Amino acid sequence: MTDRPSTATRAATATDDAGLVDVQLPAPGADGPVEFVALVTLRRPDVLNALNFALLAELAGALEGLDQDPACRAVVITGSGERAFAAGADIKELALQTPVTLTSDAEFHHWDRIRRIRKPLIAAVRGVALGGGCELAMACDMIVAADDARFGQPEIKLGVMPGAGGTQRLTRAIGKARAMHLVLTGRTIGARDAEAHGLVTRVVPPDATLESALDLAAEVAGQAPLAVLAAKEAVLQADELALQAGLEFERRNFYLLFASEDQREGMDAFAAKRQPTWKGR
Ligand code: CO8
Repeated sequence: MTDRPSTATRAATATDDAGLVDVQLPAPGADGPVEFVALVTLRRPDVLNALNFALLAELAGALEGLDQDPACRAVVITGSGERAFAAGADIKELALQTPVTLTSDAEFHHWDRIRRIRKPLIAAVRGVALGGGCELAMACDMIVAADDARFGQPEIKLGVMPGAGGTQRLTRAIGKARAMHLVLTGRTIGARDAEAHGLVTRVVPPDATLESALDLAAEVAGQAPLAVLAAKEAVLQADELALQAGLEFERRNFYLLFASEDQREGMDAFAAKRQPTWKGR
């Protein structure tokens, strides 16, 4: 059992009905609310959840709010409907942009806000995750995909190229040869190939996608909260640092956790053959 903080005592699911992004905390699972897990749903089903700037701003704000909320320990992001996680940036909006508007309006900084979220993010992908949609899934820490999901960076077919991490994260995830193939041809890959190549954590039948992502999030949310934050931070540094610097970063986070009550609790509980009760401090 976990120790539920007082701020988490909201009885019902909190849903913002007005916006382009739904936030539900706790997430509604098949067997009731999923403790400490938030569900964030992209809500533009008529355009396959295409990511316009307003949606991205709302999404970044929602994730920042959850990052600060002790009642949330893991987040699942999904798309509304069954056809798409997100079919990319909103092409109609993107078509109007110039280098000047893109620079002066700074709409892409929402991607940096999403990158700075410290809590674990899990993408639940049904249907397509293309262009900015694939980039958003890859900005998450794990991807649970329906077996009919498709991933790709088709920007080349629009006369442009990925602009929100596609060339970098896809290359790191599946390697240069495969990433180059997808980015230069605009082809897509299916969930099974994406799993085999290391892009996807788990592939499940379409109807089980959200529940499986919520289960995975609940499993993560059931771990010691500070250790989860420190471990996520360290794993992400593997993309940033040379090995020696990464090992030193890891060791510092490891040492720091020995200042937490949860470290003592975890090891005491092991010795006493009981379940630990995490306090997140
Ligand atoms: N933007 C705007 N509208 C879209 C998008 C999109 N990316 N994708 C689909 N839609 C709309 C369609 O226009 C259509 O609307 P309407 O009914 O009004 O005509 C509706 O969604 C349904 O789409 P389709 O009729 O095309 O559905 P199909 O099942 O025939 O095809 C596809 C599905 C294959 C997914 C097809 O819709 C498609 O190819 N979509 C575009 C995919 C794409 O090229 N994505 C990359 C966009 S560029 C990009 O992401 C750059 C990222 C840069 C950083 C991010 C910044 C935010």
